[in-house]
Amino acid sequence: MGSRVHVVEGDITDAALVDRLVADADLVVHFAAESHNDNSLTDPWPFVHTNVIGTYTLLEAVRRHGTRFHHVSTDEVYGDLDLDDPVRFTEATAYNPSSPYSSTKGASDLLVRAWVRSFGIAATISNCSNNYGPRQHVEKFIPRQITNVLDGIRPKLYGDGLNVRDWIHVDDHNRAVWTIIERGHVGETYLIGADGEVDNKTVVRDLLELMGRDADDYDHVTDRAGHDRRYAIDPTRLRTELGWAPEYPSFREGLAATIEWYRDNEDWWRPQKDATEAKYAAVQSIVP
Ligand code: TDX
Repeated sequence: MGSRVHVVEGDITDAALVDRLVADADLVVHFAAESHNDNSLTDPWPFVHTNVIGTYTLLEAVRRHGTRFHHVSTDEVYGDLDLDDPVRFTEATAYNPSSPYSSTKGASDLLVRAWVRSFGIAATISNCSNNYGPRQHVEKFIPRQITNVLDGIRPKLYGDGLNVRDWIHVDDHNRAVWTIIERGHVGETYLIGADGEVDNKTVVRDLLELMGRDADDYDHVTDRAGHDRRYAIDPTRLRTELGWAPEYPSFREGLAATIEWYRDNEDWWRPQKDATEAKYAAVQSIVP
C-alpha cells in the first residue's frame, strides 16, 4: 500500500488545509466525525465543531473545486423505534435525532442536501446502522465489552439491556459506500444495513459464551440519558437499485472474528483502555 497512500493529519475545520487537499482530489469521502453518544452528553461542543463546522468546511471546498462528494452518516438521525414497531427506517423517514451527537449528524446531512439543491454540488449521502469489527475505539459497546472480558472485568450493560441495535460489519459498510460512489445517483440518500437487529443483552451473552465465560457474568450500570430504544434499517433501496449485499455470513461469525482481532492486537487498544474506563467510572455505577 505504502506509496499509494498519503496520510495527512489535520482538522477538517481548517479551511486552508482542506482547500489545498480538495484541490488535488477526484473524490472526497467524508467519514470524519465525533461519533460517540456518551462523549456528546459530557461535552457537546466538539460535536458541533467537527460535525457541523467541519462538514460545512468540506462542502465549501468541494463547491469551489467541483469535486464529487460522499457524506457518511448514521441511522441515528431518524431517532428511535419502539421494540414492537412494525416499520424500519427508510430514506423517507423524518429526521428526529435524540442526542447532541445525532443532532449534529442530522445537521450535517441537511447541509449536504442544501448544498446539492442550492449550489448543485455532486453529492450522495449514506446513513448506516451500528458498525462493529477491527480497530473500533474501546469506548464503543462491543470493543468495550471484549476488552473488559480480556481484562477480567465484567461487561457493562446500560439500563435493562433490551435496547436493540442493527449490527453491520465495518467491511460491509465500506463496500456499500464504494457501491454508492460507483453506482449511486447524485443528490440521493441510501440507507445501509445488514438486517442485523440484536438486543444488547444478547450481544453480551454471545460475547461471553464465545470467550468461554458464563453468559450471566455481566453487570447492569446506570442507563444513558435519552437512550434510544431501537434502531432498524430497511436496506431495500441499496439492495435492489444498486445490487449491494453484505458479505459477512452472520453477526455471530463476525463477532467471533472481532474477538480474535482484539485478542491479537492488544498493542492497538491498550493505550486507550484505562482512560476510557476512568471516564465511564466517573458517570456510571453498577445497578444491583
Ligand atoms: O458500555 C456500554 N454498555 C451498553 O449497554 C456501551 C458503551 C454501550 N451500551 C449500549 C448503548 C447502546 O444501546 O450499547 C448500544 C451501542 O452503544 P454504542 O456503541 O455507544 O453505539 P450507539 O450509541 O448505538 O451509536 C453507534 O451507532 C451509530 C455509534 O457510536 C454511532 O457513531 C453511530 O452513528
